[in-house]
Amino acid sequence: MKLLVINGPNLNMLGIREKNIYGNGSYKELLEYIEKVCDEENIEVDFFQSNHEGAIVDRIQEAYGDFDAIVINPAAYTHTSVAILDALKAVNIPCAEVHLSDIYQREEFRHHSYISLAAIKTIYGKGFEGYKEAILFLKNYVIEK
Ligand code: CA2
Repeated sequence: MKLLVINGPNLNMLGIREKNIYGNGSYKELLEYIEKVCDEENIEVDFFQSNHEGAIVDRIQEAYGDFDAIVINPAAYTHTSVAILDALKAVNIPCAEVHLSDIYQREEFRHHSYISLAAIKTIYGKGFEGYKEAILFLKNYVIEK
């Protein structure tokens, strides 16, 4: 199985500020954590992080025909981006949405996710482990399909 992990704006700053919300781990540590999970599960993984909405749309489009599944933390674009939603729908690659924090316990503007309309699973409030849960869910989904 070939998995693409996409992280949106500012997630490259993990571990530097707002540790009370997003935890102590750095972005590099997040990637190492995901790589370990994928190694154990025999999954080939690629990573993409961008602060730019269009770049994320481009990467999703490029994934068409090349990846079996996508894990995405769209960060702030979760709450604003119809373009990312449409790209996910266009490629129709099974997708799981992950948020490190519990978006439903935070400001009201974070309660709505456009991306949930394309995701087959949304995981929030579990920190790095949310990515593992998403990966295992997608692996099982792809195998069953
Ligand atoms: O909980 C999540 O994973 C979020 O997707 C993170 C986004 C936020 O806009 C979403 O509502 C929920 C923000 C990521 C910003 O990451 C930072 C890292 C270090 C310092 C400040 C922000």
